[in-house]
Amino acid sequence: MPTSAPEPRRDLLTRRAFFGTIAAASGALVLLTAGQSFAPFDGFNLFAPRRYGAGPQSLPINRTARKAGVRDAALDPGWRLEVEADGRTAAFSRAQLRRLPQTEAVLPIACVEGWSTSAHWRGVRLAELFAHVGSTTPRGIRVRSLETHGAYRVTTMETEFARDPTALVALELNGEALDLDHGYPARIIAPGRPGVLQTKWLARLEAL
Ligand SMILES: Nc1nc2c(c(=O)[nH]1)N[C@H]1C(S)=C(S)[C@@H](COP(=O)(O)O)O[C@H]1N2
Ligand SMILES: [Mo]
Repeated sequence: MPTSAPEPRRDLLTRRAFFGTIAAASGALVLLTAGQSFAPFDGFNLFAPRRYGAGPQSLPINRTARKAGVRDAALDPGWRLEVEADGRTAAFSRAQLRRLPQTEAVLPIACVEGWSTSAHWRGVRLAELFAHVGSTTPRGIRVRSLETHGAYRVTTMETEFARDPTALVALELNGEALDLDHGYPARIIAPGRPGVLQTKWLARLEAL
């Protein structure tokens, strides 16, 4: 089990609010409305084709691109992944990332909301990417997503993850291009990390 970084209190409060709602009211309509409003229960949302364990590419989604407010930025053909190390910054288009050596890994997403699903990922090793930009292996990485607000916008990855040969900037999931809701154009996937730190919709990586 992951040992670091508990999910923020916001999730706890949301969960209480949700159970409060179903305790206070009975009837499917209320339950469906709650499913629409509270991100942690997307898996139970009967309106959407992403029932528990059966989101696009057979993986649940904790938060969609639309809810995160990143749809336009993620689909922008001008998107670049910025990578900063040793005072230099390089920018990679998705096509350029695909031309770098690709690594495959089978790694789970383990969400504290109570699900864990293993998936087949393919993308560029973090170590490989930083080797293209800087001269030293990063001691850690600051990971920025395209989100302009929210708890998962910026996270930090310690050196052991940064060096792991299966720590990837993932471009593919289960043999297809990443679905928008799973983090297209690129996301982090690394072993031994809570789901909350598997950052989707990458914008920038900074060596620490
Ligand atoms: N940028 C960003 N990354 C994120 C999140 C998010 O809300 N925003 N949610 C995290 C959480 S809590 C989990 S469990 C995983 C879920 O990944 P999935 O939606 O592809 O299954 O993404 C993580 N990465
Ligand atoms: Mo999560």
